[in-house]
Amino acid sequence: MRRIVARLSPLLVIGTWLLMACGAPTSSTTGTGATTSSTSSDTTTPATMTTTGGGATASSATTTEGGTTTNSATTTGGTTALSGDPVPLGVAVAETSNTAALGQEQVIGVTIAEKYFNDHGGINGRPLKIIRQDTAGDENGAINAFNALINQSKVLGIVGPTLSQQAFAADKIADTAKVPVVGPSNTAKGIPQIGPYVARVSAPVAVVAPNAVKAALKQNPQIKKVAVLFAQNDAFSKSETGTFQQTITKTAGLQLLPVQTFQTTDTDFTSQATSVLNQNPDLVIISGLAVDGGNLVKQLRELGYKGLIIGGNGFNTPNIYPVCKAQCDGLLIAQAYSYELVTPVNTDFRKSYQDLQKREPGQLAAQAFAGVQVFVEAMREVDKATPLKGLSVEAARTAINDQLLKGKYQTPLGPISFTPEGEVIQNDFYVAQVKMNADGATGKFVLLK
Ligand code: 1QQ
Repeated sequence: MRRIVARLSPLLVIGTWLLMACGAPTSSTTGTGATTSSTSSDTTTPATMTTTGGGATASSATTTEGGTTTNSATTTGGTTALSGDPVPLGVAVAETSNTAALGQEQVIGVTIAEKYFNDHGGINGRPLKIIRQDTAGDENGAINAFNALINQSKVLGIVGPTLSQQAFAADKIADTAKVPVVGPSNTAKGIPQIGPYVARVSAPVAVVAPNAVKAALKQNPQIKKVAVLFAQNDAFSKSETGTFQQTITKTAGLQLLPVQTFQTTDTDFTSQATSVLNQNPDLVIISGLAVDGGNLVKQLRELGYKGLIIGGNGFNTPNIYPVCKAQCDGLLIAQAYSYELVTPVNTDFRKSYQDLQKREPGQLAAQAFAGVQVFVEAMREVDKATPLKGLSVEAARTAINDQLLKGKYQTPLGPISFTPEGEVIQNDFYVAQVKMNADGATGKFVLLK
């Protein structure tokens, strides 16, 4: 039963944002309605949020991590029995609001990771326990979620938030409290520079986005005029459009048409789509989030645009299908993950995802898995040197942060490591093209060769 609840809840949430995507014109996030949930427990505790407006205090120095339970693992018939107090890791992503179109993939990724690493011995015999806080889609939601995880749940690290826009607000709180944060999907310029406790497993726009332009030119070498649109109220979209515009003009030597803007809360893109069509572009590039971006694609196609469209990282979820439906077909989206990668960890991850979702995993789920993985491996190393249960929460957080930045990890994304500043080092990048099925409701991210 526990498992069924845990597995169904992502679907319920997707239903909620779908209703919002198709109905209400604006995001309904309030930033105050976060709830705590754990993927390994069937109890849902309403969070008592203390919003400190950014002034989180570090937790008491007398708290020790893990208590007094003995820490031993016994192996019977190939499975490891975990014992001792669970090791708490926070996950703060957008489980509600329009941003859940992105965050819900991350919930699936971390849920798979928790089971995978607990099936593989946990933290040297102790179970990993993921404690989730919904950030919804705005900055306040992320700040509240971070404060609750840091001060109430006493997590040893946080995977999150979903958006760079949220990271620029919330990561500072964790950094000040000396709690390591790993961004699972924050791709804007400047994220690792927020502070020494901030790293990311999500390769930046400057590395990923240009690959989509290359792929578009390969499919249509006649491209000359490019229309670019971006969500001006979103930090990632602003950062990504800068990379796209530079790639168009400097790298590819193409003509950049007058740039159009929109808001992530917009639902009517008639004026932008009409001006794009009047400019007669050979390629359209959109930097926005899944619901606004998906609606823009749909309206562009409905008004008659026939050329290639590149969607930025905000389109990187199968949850765009219900938004742009058949009109999602042909979208090009650069990727920092290939479900086709044949490695032991990706084969396991891919199978778990397929079993749960009946489709191939995408980048956001894989990056969320990798975010948990770097914490797990760092925790194991720290625990080997000095058992975590003997360390204060503060000492454990700092030791985990130091170790995390030093490690090398074989993740579903391929091998990754970090610069001393916390920027991810990753080798391989890809481009996918959306292929919609005849039903106009389901589809696939086909990786281009
Ligand atoms: C960012 C992003 C988002 C589109 C990821 C979900 O890349 O906000 O940085």
